[in-house]
Amino acid sequence: MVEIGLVGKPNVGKSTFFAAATMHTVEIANYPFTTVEANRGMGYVRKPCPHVELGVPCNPKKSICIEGTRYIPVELIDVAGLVPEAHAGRGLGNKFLDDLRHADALIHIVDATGATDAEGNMIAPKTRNPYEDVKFLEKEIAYWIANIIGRGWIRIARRLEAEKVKIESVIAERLSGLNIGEKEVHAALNNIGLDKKPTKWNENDILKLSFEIRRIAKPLVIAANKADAADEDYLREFIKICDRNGYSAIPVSADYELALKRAAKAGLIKYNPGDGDFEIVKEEKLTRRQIEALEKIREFMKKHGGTGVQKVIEHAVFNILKMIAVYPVEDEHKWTDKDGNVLPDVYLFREGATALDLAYKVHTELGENFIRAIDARTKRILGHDYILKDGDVIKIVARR
Ligand SMILES: Nc1nc2c(ncn2[C@@H]2O[C@H](COP(=O)(O)OP(=O)(O)OP(=O)(O)O)[C@@H](O)[C@H]2O)c(=O)[nH]1
Ligand SMILES: [Mg+2]
Repeated sequence: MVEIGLVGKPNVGKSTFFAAATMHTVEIANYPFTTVEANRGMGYVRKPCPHVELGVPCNPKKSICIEGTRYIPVELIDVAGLVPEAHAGRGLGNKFLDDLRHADALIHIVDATGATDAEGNMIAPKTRNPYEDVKFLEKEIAYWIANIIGRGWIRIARRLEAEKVKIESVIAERLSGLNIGEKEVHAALNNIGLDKKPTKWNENDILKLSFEIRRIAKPLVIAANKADAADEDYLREFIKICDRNGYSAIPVSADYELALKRAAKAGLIKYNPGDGDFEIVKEEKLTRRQIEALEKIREFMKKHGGTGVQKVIEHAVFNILKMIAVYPVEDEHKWTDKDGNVLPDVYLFREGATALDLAYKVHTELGENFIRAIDARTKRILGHDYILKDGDVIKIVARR
Protein backbone atom coordinates (compact mmCIF):
# COMPACT_ATOMS: atom_id res chain seq x y z
CA MET A 1 0.00 0.00 0.00
CA VAL A 2 1.21 3.49 -0.83
CA GLU A 3 2.02 5.46 2.34
CA ILE A 4 1.79 9.22 2.53
CA GLY A 5 2.91 11.20 5.56
CA LEU A 6 1.12 14.39 6.57
CA VAL A 7 3.85 16.58 7.99
CA GLY A 8 4.34 20.11 9.21
CA LYS A 9 4.80 22.22 12.31
CA PRO A 10 2.18 22.08 15.09
CA ASN A 11 -1.30 23.57 14.67
CA VAL A 12 -1.38 23.90 10.88
CA GLY A 13 -4.28 21.49 10.31
CA LYS A 14 -2.64 18.09 9.79
CA SER A 15 -5.27 16.28 11.83
CA THR A 16 -8.09 18.24 10.22
CA PHE A 17 -6.75 17.22 6.80
CA PHE A 18 -6.45 13.62 7.99
CA ALA A 19 -9.97 13.57 9.44
CA ALA A 20 -11.40 15.09 6.26
CA ALA A 21 -9.59 12.63 4.00
CA THR A 22 -10.24 9.48 6.05
CA MET A 23 -13.39 10.31 8.03
CA HIS A 24 -11.65 9.05 11.17
CA THR A 25 -12.49 10.90 14.35
CA VAL A 26 -9.30 12.42 15.68
CA GLU A 27 -8.42 15.17 18.09
CA ILE A 28 -8.33 18.63 16.51
CA ALA A 29 -7.59 21.73 18.56
CA ASN A 30 -6.25 25.21 18.26
CA TYR A 31 -2.99 24.64 20.17
CA PRO A 32 0.33 22.93 19.40
CA PHE A 33 0.99 19.21 20.04
CA THR A 34 -2.62 18.11 20.00
CA THR A 35 -1.47 14.98 18.21
CA VAL A 36 1.20 12.90 19.93
CA GLU A 37 0.64 9.36 18.69
CA ALA A 38 0.43 9.10 14.91
CA ASN A 39 -2.99 8.42 13.37
CA ARG A 40 -3.18 6.04 10.43
CA GLY A 41 -6.10 5.70 8.06
CA MET A 42 -7.25 5.29 4.47
CA GLY A 43 -7.47 8.17 2.07
CA TYR A 44 -8.33 7.69 -1.59
CA VAL A 45 -7.18 8.62 -5.08
CA ARG A 46 -9.63 8.69 -8.00
CA LYS A 47 -9.54 7.11 -11.44
CA PRO A 48 -12.27 6.62 -14.03
CA CYS A 49 -13.53 3.05 -13.47
CA PRO A 50 -13.21 0.74 -16.52
CA HIS A 51 -16.60 -0.82 -15.70
CA VAL A 52 -18.17 2.09 -17.59
CA GLU A 53 -16.60 0.86 -20.87
CA LEU A 54 -17.71 -2.66 -20.14
CA GLY A 55 -21.28 -1.54 -19.48
CA VAL A 56 -21.65 -3.85 -16.46
CA PRO A 57 -21.58 -2.65 -12.82
CA CYS A 58 -18.41 -3.52 -10.87
CA ASN A 59 -17.98 -5.27 -7.51
CA PRO A 60 -14.89 -3.72 -5.92
CA LYS A 61 -13.44 -5.44 -2.85
CA LYS A 62 -11.02 -2.98 -1.26
CA SER A 63 -11.70 0.09 -3.35
CA ILE A 64 -14.99 1.93 -3.88
CA CYS A 65 -16.79 2.92 -7.08
CA ILE A 66 -19.05 5.97 -7.03
CA GLU A 67 -20.81 6.94 -10.24
CA GLY A 68 -18.10 5.62 -12.52
CA THR A 69 -15.19 6.90 -10.45
CA ARG A 70 -12.98 4.37 -8.69
CA TYR A 71 -11.67 5.48 -5.28
CA ILE A 72 -8.43 3.59 -4.63
CA PRO A 73 -7.14 3.47 -1.03
CA VAL A 74 -3.79 4.93 0.03
CA GLU A 75 -2.57 5.04 3.62
CA LEU A 76 -2.30 8.45 5.27
CA ILE A 77 -0.27 9.06 8.43
CA ASP A 78 -1.01 12.09 10.59
CA VAL A 79 2.01 12.68 12.78
CA ALA A 80 2.91 14.96 15.67
CA GLY A 81 3.96 18.51 14.80
CA LEU A 82 7.59 19.15 13.99
CA VAL A 83 9.46 22.02 15.65
CA PRO A 84 12.89 23.47 14.82
CA GLU A 85 15.72 21.25 16.10
CA ALA A 86 13.44 18.22 16.35
CA HIS A 87 16.24 16.14 14.88
CA ALA A 88 18.25 17.03 17.98
CA GLY A 89 15.40 15.97 20.26
CA ARG A 90 13.39 19.20 20.69
CA GLY A 91 9.61 19.05 20.99
CA LEU A 92 8.58 15.49 20.41
CA GLY A 93 11.92 15.02 18.66
CA ASN A 94 12.54 12.11 16.36
CA LYS A 95 9.31 10.39 17.26
CA PHE A 96 7.64 12.32 14.47
CA LEU A 97 10.29 11.27 12.03
CA ASP A 98 10.22 7.63 13.07
CA ASP A 99 6.54 7.45 12.19
CA LEU A 100 7.44 8.51 8.64
CA ARG A 101 10.03 5.81 8.03
CA HIS A 102 8.01 3.96 5.42
CA ALA A 103 6.37 6.96 3.75
CA ASP A 104 6.68 7.01 -0.04
CA ALA A 105 5.88 10.72 -0.26
CA LEU A 106 4.99 13.58 2.06
CA ILE A 107 2.27 16.17 2.10
CA HIS A 108 3.69 19.22 3.84
CA ILE A 109 0.82 21.09 5.41
CA VAL A 110 1.45 24.77 6.05
CA ASP A 111 -0.66 27.58 7.45
CA ALA A 112 -1.02 29.82 4.41
CA THR A 113 -2.49 32.63 6.50
CA GLY A 114 0.88 33.12 8.17
CA ALA A 115 -0.82 33.12 11.58
CA THR A 116 1.16 30.42 13.42
CA ASP A 117 4.74 30.84 14.62
CA ALA A 118 7.50 28.23 14.28
CA GLU A 119 6.23 26.42 17.36
CA GLY A 120 2.57 26.45 16.33
CA ASN A 121 1.35 29.30 18.56
CA MET A 122 -1.26 31.66 17.14
CA ILE A 123 0.03 35.05 16.01
CA ALA A 124 -1.35 37.84 13.81
CA PRO A 125 -2.00 36.82 10.16
CA LYS A 126 0.83 37.39 7.66
CA THR A 127 3.50 37.52 10.38
CA ARG A 128 5.11 34.15 9.71
CA ASN A 129 6.06 33.69 6.09
CA PRO A 130 4.91 30.14 5.26
CA TYR A 131 7.89 29.69 2.97
CA GLU A 132 10.05 29.70 6.13
CA ASP A 133 8.19 26.53 7.08
CA VAL A 134 9.01 24.92 3.77
CA LYS A 135 12.72 25.55 4.27
CA PHE A 136 12.68 24.47 7.87
CA LEU A 137 10.99 21.16 7.14
CA GLU A 138 13.49 20.36 4.36
CA LYS A 139 16.26 21.05 6.81
CA GLU A 140 14.86 18.96 9.66
CA ILE A 141 14.43 15.90 7.49
CA ALA A 142 17.85 16.34 5.91
CA TYR A 143 19.44 16.54 9.38
CA TRP A 144 17.58 13.41 10.39
CA ILE A 145 19.03 11.56 7.40
CA ALA A 146 22.48 13.09 7.92
CA ASN A 147 22.54 11.92 11.54
CA ILE A 148 21.97 8.37 10.41
CA ILE A 149 24.52 8.47 7.59
CA GLY A 150 27.12 10.35 9.61
CA ARG A 151 27.20 8.16 12.72
CA GLY A 152 30.84 6.99 13.05
CA TRP A 153 31.45 8.10 9.46
CA ILE A 154 35.23 8.27 9.45
CA ARG A 155 35.58 4.63 10.47
CA ILE A 156 33.09 3.55 7.82
CA ALA A 157 34.70 5.72 5.15
CA ARG A 158 38.11 4.19 5.83
CA ARG A 159 36.71 0.70 5.55
CA LEU A 160 34.94 1.70 2.34
CA GLU A 161 38.16 2.89 0.77
CA ALA A 162 40.19 -0.09 1.96
CA GLU A 163 37.70 -2.74 0.87
CA LYS A 164 36.49 -1.04 -2.32
CA VAL A 165 32.81 -1.58 -1.53
CA LYS A 166 30.27 0.58 -3.31
CA ILE A 167 29.53 3.79 -1.38
CA GLU A 168 25.84 3.73 -2.29
CA SER A 169 25.36 0.24 -0.96
CA VAL A 170 26.87 1.15 2.43
CA ILE A 171 24.78 4.33 2.73
CA ALA A 172 21.62 2.55 1.55
CA GLU A 173 22.22 -0.11 4.19
CA ARG A 174 22.29 2.60 6.84
CA LEU A 175 19.07 4.09 5.46
CA SER A 176 17.23 0.84 4.80
CA GLY A 177 14.97 1.47 7.82
CA LEU A 178 13.74 4.63 6.10
CA ASN A 179 12.64 2.83 2.97
CA ILE A 180 15.52 4.44 1.06
CA GLY A 181 17.46 2.18 -1.30
CA GLU A 182 20.66 2.05 -3.33
CA LYS A 183 18.98 3.49 -6.42
CA GLU A 184 17.96 6.70 -4.64
CA VAL A 185 21.35 7.08 -2.95
CA HIS A 186 23.11 6.50 -6.26
CA ALA A 187 21.00 9.18 -7.96
CA ALA A 188 21.67 11.64 -5.13
CA LEU A 189 25.43 11.04 -5.27
CA ASN A 190 25.39 11.55 -9.02
CA ASN A 191 23.49 14.82 -8.74
CA ILE A 192 25.73 16.52 -6.21
CA GLY A 193 29.17 15.16 -7.11
CA LEU A 194 31.10 14.75 -3.83
CA ASP A 195 34.77 13.79 -3.59
CA LYS A 196 35.35 10.21 -4.75
CA LYS A 197 37.09 9.55 -1.44
CA PRO A 198 34.48 9.38 1.35
CA THR A 199 37.20 9.91 3.99
CA LYS A 200 37.41 13.47 2.63
CA TRP A 201 33.73 14.21 3.28
CA ASN A 202 32.98 16.64 6.08
CA GLU A 203 29.72 17.21 7.95
CA ASN A 204 28.55 19.68 5.34
CA ASP A 205 29.07 17.22 2.52
CA ILE A 206 26.99 14.62 4.31
CA LEU A 207 24.29 17.20 4.92
CA LYS A 208 24.29 18.22 1.26
CA LEU A 209 23.94 14.59 0.27
CA SER A 210 21.10 14.18 2.77
CA PHE A 211 19.17 17.13 1.32
CA GLU A 212 19.38 15.48 -2.09
CA ILE A 213 18.42 12.03 -0.77
CA ARG A 214 15.36 13.58 0.88
CA ARG A 215 14.40 15.31 -2.33
CA ILE A 216 14.55 12.04 -4.24
CA ALA A 217 13.35 9.50 -1.69
CA LYS A 218 10.78 11.50 0.31
CA PRO A 219 9.36 13.84 -2.34
CA LEU A 220 6.75 16.31 -1.18
CA VAL A 221 3.84 18.46 -2.23
CA ILE A 222 2.74 21.49 -0.23
CA ALA A 223 -0.81 21.93 1.02
CA ALA A 224 -1.33 25.68 1.46
CA ASN A 225 -3.93 25.06 4.15
CA LYS A 226 -6.38 27.46 5.78
CA ALA A 227 -6.64 29.03 2.33
CA ASP A 228 -10.24 29.90 3.25
CA ALA A 229 -8.89 32.43 5.76
CA ALA A 230 -5.83 33.55 3.83
CA ASP A 231 -5.30 36.92 2.21
CA GLU A 232 -5.50 36.30 -1.53
CA ASP A 233 -2.36 38.16 -2.56
CA TYR A 234 -0.42 36.59 0.29
CA LEU A 235 -1.54 33.13 -0.79
CA ARG A 236 -0.74 33.79 -4.46
CA GLU A 237 2.74 35.08 -3.55
CA PHE A 238 3.43 31.99 -1.44
CA ILE A 239 2.43 29.63 -4.25
CA LYS A 240 4.65 31.56 -6.65
CA ILE A 241 7.68 31.30 -4.35
CA CYS A 242 7.13 27.56 -3.93
CA ASP A 243 6.87 27.16 -7.67
CA ARG A 244 10.09 29.07 -8.25
CA ASN A 245 11.85 26.71 -5.88
CA GLY A 246 10.59 23.55 -7.53
CA TYR A 247 7.64 22.80 -5.27
CA SER A 248 3.98 22.48 -6.13
CA ALA A 249 1.79 24.24 -3.58
CA ILE A 250 -1.97 23.74 -3.76
CA PRO A 251 -4.54 25.93 -1.96
CA VAL A 252 -6.47 23.80 0.53
CA SER A 253 -9.19 24.18 3.10
CA ALA A 254 -9.12 21.06 5.23
CA ASP A 255 -11.76 22.69 7.41
CA TYR A 256 -14.20 23.04 4.50
CA GLU A 257 -13.59 19.49 3.30
CA LEU A 258 -14.32 18.19 6.81
CA ALA A 259 -17.51 20.24 7.00
CA LEU A 260 -18.69 18.87 3.63
CA LYS A 261 -17.90 15.27 4.55
CA ARG A 262 -19.86 15.64 7.78
CA ALA A 263 -22.82 17.26 6.06
CA ALA A 264 -22.80 14.52 3.42
CA LYS A 265 -22.64 11.82 6.09
CA ALA A 266 -25.64 13.39 7.80
CA GLY A 267 -27.48 13.29 4.48
CA LEU A 268 -27.81 17.06 4.27
CA ILE A 269 -25.84 17.45 1.08
CA LYS A 270 -24.70 15.29 -1.82
CA TYR A 271 -20.95 15.56 -2.23
CA ASN A 272 -18.46 13.16 -3.79
CA PRO A 273 -14.95 13.76 -2.40
CA GLY A 274 -12.87 15.78 -4.82
CA ASP A 275 -15.81 17.22 -6.72
CA GLY A 276 -15.79 20.90 -7.55
CA ASP A 277 -19.29 21.41 -6.16
CA PHE A 278 -22.02 19.85 -3.98
CA GLU A 279 -25.76 19.84 -3.85
CA ILE A 280 -27.96 20.68 -0.87
CA VAL A 281 -30.57 17.93 -0.56
CA LYS A 282 -32.29 18.63 2.75
CA GLU A 283 -32.58 22.39 2.82
CA GLU A 284 -35.45 22.20 5.31
CA LYS A 285 -33.13 20.65 7.91
CA LEU A 286 -30.54 23.42 7.64
CA THR A 287 -30.53 26.68 9.57
CA ARG A 288 -29.97 29.95 7.75
CA ARG A 289 -26.47 30.18 9.17
CA GLN A 290 -25.65 26.68 7.96
CA ILE A 291 -26.83 27.52 4.47
CA GLU A 292 -24.75 30.68 4.48
CA ALA A 293 -21.72 28.70 5.62
CA LEU A 294 -22.25 26.16 2.83
CA GLU A 295 -22.57 28.91 0.25
CA LYS A 296 -19.26 30.36 1.45
CA ILE A 297 -17.69 26.96 0.95
CA ARG A 298 -19.18 26.75 -2.52
CA GLU A 299 -17.65 30.10 -3.42
CA PHE A 300 -14.22 28.87 -2.31
CA MET A 301 -14.64 25.67 -4.32
CA LYS A 302 -15.59 27.60 -7.44
CA LYS A 303 -12.43 29.66 -7.15
CA HIS A 304 -10.10 26.75 -6.47
CA GLY A 305 -11.84 23.85 -8.22
CA GLY A 306 -12.70 22.10 -4.96
CA THR A 307 -11.47 22.16 -1.36
CA GLY A 308 -8.00 21.03 -2.41
CA VAL A 309 -7.75 18.00 -0.09
CA GLN A 310 -8.32 15.41 -2.78
CA LYS A 311 -6.22 17.40 -5.25
CA VAL A 312 -3.18 17.34 -2.96
CA ILE A 313 -3.37 13.60 -2.31
CA GLU A 314 -3.76 12.90 -6.01
CA HIS A 315 -0.90 15.24 -6.87
CA ALA A 316 1.33 13.23 -4.51
CA VAL A 317 0.30 9.87 -5.96
CA PHE A 318 -0.10 10.65 -9.66
CA ASN A 319 2.23 13.59 -10.35
CA ILE A 320 5.01 13.07 -7.83
CA LEU A 321 5.11 9.30 -7.40
CA LYS A 322 3.84 8.87 -10.97
CA MET A 323 1.60 5.96 -10.13
CA ILE A 324 -0.80 4.15 -12.42
CA ALA A 325 -3.83 1.97 -11.63
CA VAL A 326 -4.04 -1.59 -12.96
CA TYR A 327 -6.91 -4.07 -12.67
CA PRO A 328 -6.09 -7.80 -12.55
CA VAL A 329 -8.89 -10.21 -13.56
CA GLU A 330 -9.16 -14.00 -13.89
CA ASP A 331 -11.62 -14.02 -16.78
CA GLU A 332 -10.41 -11.72 -19.56
CA HIS A 333 -13.78 -11.92 -21.34
CA LYS A 334 -16.02 -10.96 -18.43
CA TRP A 335 -13.38 -8.97 -16.47
CA THR A 336 -14.17 -10.98 -13.35
CA ASP A 337 -12.47 -12.98 -10.58
CA LYS A 338 -13.29 -16.65 -10.03
CA ASP A 339 -16.43 -15.74 -8.09
CA GLY A 340 -17.80 -13.61 -10.90
CA ASN A 341 -17.01 -10.23 -9.30
CA VAL A 342 -16.46 -7.61 -12.01
CA LEU A 343 -13.17 -5.67 -11.70
CA PRO A 344 -12.80 -6.62 -8.02
CA ASP A 345 -9.23 -5.42 -7.49
CA VAL A 346 -7.07 -2.49 -8.44
CA TYR A 347 -3.40 -1.92 -7.67
CA LEU A 348 -1.25 1.19 -7.83
CA PHE A 349 2.19 0.84 -9.40
CA ARG A 350 5.06 3.20 -10.13
CA GLU A 351 5.46 3.88 -13.86
CA GLY A 352 7.67 1.25 -15.42
CA ALA A 353 6.21 -1.70 -13.50
CA THR A 354 5.77 -4.87 -15.57
CA ALA A 355 3.22 -7.65 -16.02
CA LEU A 356 5.47 -9.80 -13.83
CA ASP A 357 5.34 -7.17 -11.07
CA LEU A 358 1.56 -7.33 -11.26
CA ALA A 359 1.62 -11.12 -11.00
CA TYR A 360 3.79 -10.98 -7.88
CA LYS A 361 1.58 -8.30 -6.33
CA VAL A 362 -1.54 -10.48 -6.78
CA HIS A 363 0.18 -13.54 -5.36
CA THR A 364 3.80 -14.69 -5.00
CA GLU A 365 2.86 -18.03 -6.57
CA LEU A 366 1.40 -16.29 -9.58
CA GLY A 367 4.68 -14.46 -10.03
CA GLU A 368 6.79 -17.59 -9.62
CA ASN A 369 4.69 -19.59 -12.08
CA PHE A 370 4.10 -16.80 -14.57
CA ILE A 371 3.59 -17.92 -18.18
CA ARG A 372 2.06 -14.88 -19.88
CA ALA A 373 -0.39 -12.05 -19.43
CA ILE A 374 -3.39 -11.10 -21.54
CA ASP A 375 -4.68 -7.60 -22.20
CA ALA A 376 -8.40 -8.01 -21.48
CA ARG A 377 -9.35 -5.19 -23.86
CA THR A 378 -7.52 -6.39 -26.96
CA LYS A 379 -6.91 -10.06 -25.95
CA ARG A 380 -3.31 -9.45 -26.96
CA ILE A 381 -0.71 -11.71 -25.32
CA LEU A 382 1.86 -9.89 -23.18
CA GLY A 383 5.23 -11.08 -21.94
CA HIS A 384 6.61 -10.80 -18.40
CA ASP A 385 8.43 -7.58 -19.31
CA TYR A 386 5.35 -5.80 -20.69
CA ILE A 387 5.25 -2.29 -19.17
CA LEU A 388 1.88 -1.74 -17.51
CA LYS A 389 -0.23 1.21 -18.64
CA ASP A 390 -2.65 3.27 -16.60
CA GLY A 391 -6.10 1.66 -16.60
CA ASP A 392 -4.90 -1.73 -17.91
CA VAL A 393 -7.19 -4.70 -17.27
CA ILE A 394 -4.96 -7.77 -17.25
CA LYS A 395 -5.25 -11.52 -16.87
CA ILE A 396 -2.20 -13.44 -15.68
CA VAL A 397 -1.77 -16.98 -16.94
CA ALA A 398 0.39 -19.17 -14.67
CA ARG A 399 1.44 -22.82 -14.37
CA ARG A 400 -0.74 -24.67 -11.91
N1 LIG B 1 -9.56 28.43 8.81
C1 LIG B 1 -9.10 27.18 8.83
N2 LIG B 1 -8.71 26.61 9.99
C2 LIG B 1 -8.24 25.34 9.98
C3 LIG B 1 -8.14 24.61 8.76
N3 LIG B 1 -7.63 23.38 9.05
C4 LIG B 1 -7.42 23.37 10.38
N4 LIG B 1 -7.78 24.53 10.96
C5 LIG B 1 -7.72 24.87 12.40
O1 LIG B 1 -6.37 24.86 12.83
C6 LIG B 1 -6.27 24.37 14.18
C7 LIG B 1 -5.31 23.22 14.27
O2 LIG B 1 -5.83 22.09 13.59
P1 LIG B 1 -5.27 20.62 13.81
O3 LIG B 1 -5.83 19.79 12.72
O4 LIG B 1 -5.45 20.15 15.20
O5 LIG B 1 -3.71 20.89 13.53
P2 LIG B 1 -2.46 19.89 13.64
O6 LIG B 1 -1.50 20.32 12.60
O7 LIG B 1 -2.90 18.47 13.63
O8 LIG B 1 -1.88 20.27 15.08
P3 LIG B 1 -0.91 19.39 16.06
O9 LIG B 1 -1.50 18.03 16.21
O10 LIG B 1 -0.96 20.18 17.30
O11 LIG B 1 0.43 19.39 15.42
C8 LIG B 1 -7.71 23.99 14.58
O12 LIG B 1 -8.27 25.09 15.28
C9 LIG B 1 -8.41 23.81 13.25
O13 LIG B 1 -9.81 24.02 13.30
C10 LIG B 1 -8.58 25.23 7.54
O14 LIG B 1 -8.56 24.68 6.45
N5 LIG B 1 -9.05 26.52 7.64
MG1 LIG C 1 -2.71 16.97 14.98
